[in-house]
Amino acid sequence: MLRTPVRVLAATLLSLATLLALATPALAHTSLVGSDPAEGATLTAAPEAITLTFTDPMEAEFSSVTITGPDGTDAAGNLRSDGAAVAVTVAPLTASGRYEIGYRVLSQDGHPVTGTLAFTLDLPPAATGVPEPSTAPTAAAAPPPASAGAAQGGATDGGTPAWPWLVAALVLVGGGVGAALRLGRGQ
Ligand SMILES: [Cu+2]
Repeated sequence: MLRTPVRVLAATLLSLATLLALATPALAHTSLVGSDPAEGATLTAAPEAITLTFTDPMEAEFSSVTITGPDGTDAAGNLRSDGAAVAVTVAPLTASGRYEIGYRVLSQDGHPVTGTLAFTLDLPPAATGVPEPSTAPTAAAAPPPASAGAAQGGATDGGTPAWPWLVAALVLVGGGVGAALRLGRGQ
C-alpha cells in the first residue's frame, strides 16, 4: 500500500498534535496541588496558618487568600510566598463550623487562577473563652487595712488574710515607738 499525500499529511498533523499535547502542561496556568489543612479536613484545634501549594512559583504581591468563617468575617492575616507555596496566617478562630478558603494567584504565564476549598473546625465544648474566676472577690472581701504596711502585705499576697500583717505592723510600730522613747530618755 503506497502512502498517499493525504496519509502523509495526516501523519504529520498527528505528530504535531502529540507534540502540542506533551508541551501543553508546561504552558498551562498553575493549579493547586496541595493544602494544609487539606480540602474537606475536620480540625479539632484552630489552625494558626494555612498553606496552599501550586504547580508554579508564587509571588506574594500577586496572591490573595481569604478565610471566611461561619460569621462571615475574613480571618486571613499576613500572606507570604515560599517557592510554589503561599502561606497565610489565621486570626484566632473561636467558632466551630465550616470555613471556606478562597484564593487568587498568578500563574507564570500571567493568567490569574482562582479557587476555593473548605475545612471544618470542630472545637471541643470545654474550650469556651470564659476565664477562670480570679482572686479579686476574695481580696475585695478582706477587711480594710489600717496602715500602708498592711495594705502592701495584703495586696502582694492575695490568698493570705491581712490580719497577720496588721498585727506584725502594730508590733513593729509599737517597738519602734518604744525604742524611740527609750532613745529620747537616754539623750
Ligand atoms: Cu494560563
